[in-house]
Formats: sequence, structure tokens, C-alpha cells
Amino acid sequence: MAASAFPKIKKIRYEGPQSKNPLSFKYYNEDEVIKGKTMKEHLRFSVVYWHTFRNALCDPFGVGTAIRPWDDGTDSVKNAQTRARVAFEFIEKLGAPYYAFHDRDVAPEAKSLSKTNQNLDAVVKVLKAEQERTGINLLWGTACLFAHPRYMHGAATSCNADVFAYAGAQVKKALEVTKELKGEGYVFWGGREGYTTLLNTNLKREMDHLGQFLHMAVDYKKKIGFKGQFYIEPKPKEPTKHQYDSDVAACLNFLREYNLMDHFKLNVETNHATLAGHTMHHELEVASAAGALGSIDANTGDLMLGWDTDQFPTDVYLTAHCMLTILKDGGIAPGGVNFDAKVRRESFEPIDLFHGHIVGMDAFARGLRVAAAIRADGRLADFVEKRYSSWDEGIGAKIESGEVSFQDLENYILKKGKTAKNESGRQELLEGLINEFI
Ligand code: XLS
Ligand code: NI
Ligand code: NI
Repeated sequence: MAASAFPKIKKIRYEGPQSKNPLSFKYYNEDEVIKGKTMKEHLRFSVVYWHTFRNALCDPFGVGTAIRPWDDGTDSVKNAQTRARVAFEFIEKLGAPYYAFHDRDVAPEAKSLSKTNQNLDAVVKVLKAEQERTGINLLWGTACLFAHPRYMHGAATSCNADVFAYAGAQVKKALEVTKELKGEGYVFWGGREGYTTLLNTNLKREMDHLGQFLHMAVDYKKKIGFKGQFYIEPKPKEPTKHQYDSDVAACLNFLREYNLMDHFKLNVETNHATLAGHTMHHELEVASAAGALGSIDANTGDLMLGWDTDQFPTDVYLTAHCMLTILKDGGIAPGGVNFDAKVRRESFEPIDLFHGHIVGMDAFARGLRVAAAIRADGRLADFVEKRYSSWDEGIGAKIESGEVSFQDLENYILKKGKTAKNESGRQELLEGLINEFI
């Protein structure tokens, strides 16, 4: 075993809300049972490799600030292997049961695809050993189809057919590696699948290619017997002006149009929801209504900044809303609460990685407690049920069962004369009800 990267930090434990120890959980008590499942099973927390172990904390105006003493600054396989061991020390001390990575986060890209694949295999060996040593599992794998210059025009939607081919080859390997590491899922985030100007873009052809690409992925998944869940991750813009997977509704439409609904669910990210002009709650409800809520990328944006700041989620209203929909949907498994979040450029010390995750985990643990209590209380659900009670009998029930036509509706209203009176929506009262539990 190499020297510890975090020698002063012990395993993070639950100490309860009274604790003033910043390196403890105030709300996340992994073994505590809520509604028949432990908090660990409900929340299925996951740490992302790209932000936590590869982000140098640069911004468009300045170089990286992160201090990562274990990193020798080279792109060697050896450095990548050391980093993998550090990652597992971190995740183990934190007590998160899962992690997620892109192929290029964990191992360096070489000049040829075959050499790059060898590099990946060399690091995957370490990841596998560390998974076995710690019991930490892979929530999902993915391929980075956006960083290398070859992907400047996109990957599956590139105007260059060779680039499509390269992307296919890369995803093939990433699927094999994800299977090897017993990953529970695989994410497709369309990094540069979109356009920056329509003047040079054949939108229809690009979307058709993306549909074909995903079908090839489905075929290969079957071929190798990978059983994990496939996800698409919506995002409206950044890096392109318009990403084809712009929001949950656009993704659902795409999946239906290309006959892929049976094979994909959605990985919904808070900051992407807000960039699309929606709340996370909205996006989760739309996904859930389609039976396609798969997993979440737990983070948050900044109301004053219009880009994907990927901050750790700390707002308990946000996490409570997420957990209300997730509990109503029957839970997040086999997905998870994946912290696609990075510490601020000013939070450059290794210990800040712990603070970010601890605060995020506590915020979600609180959200879970609040949502479970609201559900147990029942007033919110009762209100909604009652609000729609005119659909439970009479004309409402007949409409829902598809028995009536416009002619029947006309007959009904002519006979009845007036509609039943409307009732108040009581928004303020309901907001107050939520506050009772926060
Ligand atoms: C970028 C995305 C990315 C995906 C994985 O904005 O959130 O990090 O989650 O490719
Ligand atoms: Ni994400
Ligand atoms: Ni993002």
C-alpha cells in the first residue's frame, strides 16, 4: 500500500446535527432505516472522477489552482495508477458506495487507439483491485467524446464519418471496461452533439447518425452481455450553442423517434435543468411520467451565472424536491445520486474535496428525511389527489376511460348548464406545509 494521500483524515462518521466537527455527517447516517431502506440504499451516493480527481480548477481567465500532492503532473500511466489508488482512499474515507468515470479521466490517451486501450487496461486493473479491496462499485462508466480536437464537430454527429467511426470504437472499449468493472450503468452525454451555427449544419442527418450510433451501442451491449442500464444525460447548451439532447422532453422525443425508448433512461442533472430554463423538479417529474427516470447528477448552478458551474448541492429545498419525486417514483436504483460537482477555484486544498462531498451528502440526507416525512404526513399527496377528484367518477371517469366524444361533452354541458365551481390551488398554503418539514 502506498503512503496515504489524506493522512490526517479518518473515516467520516455520522455525529448528528449537534456536532461542530466539519469532518462528520450531521444528517447522513448510512445505516439508518427510512421507509424500509437504509439511507445508503436510498441515496446511492457516487463520486465523479473527472471533477474530483482530474479538475485542475481553472476558469476561462486563469490556470488551475488545485493542490493535489499525489499527482506528479505527468500524463504517465504510473501517475494515473497512483491517482486511482488515491481516489479509492478518498471515496472509502468519505463512505460513498459508488463512483463514475469517463475513459479518459482514468487513463491517458496515447497516439494510437490500440496504445490508448492498453493504457486504459493498465489502470482498469488497479480500479478493479481497489473495487475488490473496498467494496466500492462503479455506478456508471462513460466515454469522453468531446475533449480531443478530433471531436471539434461532434462525435456521433460529426460531419466527418471517420470521427463517427473513432467514437464508435471508443464507446465499444468503454462498454467492455464498464462491464469488466461490473458497472451498474453507462451514460451517454452528448458532449459536442449539437451545433454552433445552422449555416454549416445538416441537422436531420446529424440526428439520424446519433440514432444509428445509439442503436449500435444497444447491439454491442447485447453482444457482450452487459446488463447495466443505459442513460442519456440532457443538457441544452455548452459547449455547443444547441445540444440535441437539450432537455428531458427533447431526449424522450428523440428516443421515441428513433425507437430507443426500451433501452434508455435519463440521467438528469440539476445545472443542466436550470440551463434549459427548467427546475430540476420539473425535469424529474417529466422523466418519471415517461417511466424514464434513471439516475441523477447531483449538483447546482448559480442563479447569477449563466453557465454550468457544477457546484455541490447545498439547498435543502432543492434536495427535498428531488427526493419527493424520487420516492414517488419508487427509488433511484439502479441509478444513484452522483455528485457531478466540483469545488470552487478558490477551494483549492485537498480537504475541500471532503467538505464539498460531506455538505452535498448531508443536504441530500436532509432532503430524503424531509421528503419521507412529507409523504408519511400525507397532507400534500391528499391535497393533490382531492384536486383531481372530479376525474374519479361521473364525466371525468368516462373521459379518462375513453368512452366519450365531443358530442357527448356537448350533451353533458347542455344538460348540466353550469360547470362545478373551481377550488383554490392553495399554493401559499402548500409552500407553508413544506416549510413545516424543513
Ligand atoms: C457535462 C456533463 C458530464 C456528464 C458525463 O456537463 O455533466 O459531466 O455527466 O459525461
Ligand atoms: Ni453530468
Ligand atoms: Ni454538467
